[in-house]
Amino acid sequence: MERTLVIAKPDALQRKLIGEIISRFERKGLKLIGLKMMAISDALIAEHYAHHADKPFFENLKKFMQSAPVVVMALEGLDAVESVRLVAGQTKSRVADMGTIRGDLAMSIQINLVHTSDSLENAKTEIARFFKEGELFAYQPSNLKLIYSPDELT
Ligand code: FUP
Repeated sequence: MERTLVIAKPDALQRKLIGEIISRFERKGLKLIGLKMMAISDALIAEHYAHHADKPFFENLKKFMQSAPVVVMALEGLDAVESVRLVAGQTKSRVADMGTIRGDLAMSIQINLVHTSDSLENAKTEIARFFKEGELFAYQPSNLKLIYSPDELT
């Protein structure tokens, strides 16, 4: 199964949408294997958004990401990277599909409630960036057979 990272951004906390966001991923069938609230340091921002460091929006993005704590979660599932991005919707929230987190609940391209890993390779790097080994949990969900077929589980 794949693992991927979600960051519920400061707007999610301020707007009291943390429960709603976690709930959408849970209801989809994704398995929560790590969850914590934290402030993002300058060093973490520099690393996480290194590919955007030279963009005109970087300073505002940094300010926004440090304007309140974030809630980070690691999720597991078949094709979890793609599935989580579908639940989140596209970056530009005001035109994101209805039914997605951003489409239903946000308008901005920056203040867009969630970050989601965009590839399996990045997901591995990002989970390691935000979680220590002991902060991720292995357990057998009791309803796994209602989420996937036996063919998918082999
Ligand atoms: P996503 O994968 O949907 O989070 O989107 P990107 O990797 O394209 O963007 C990363 C971050 O840059 C997002 F938090 C939003 C921010 N961003 C802006 O602030 N302005 C832009 O024009 C594009 C992205």
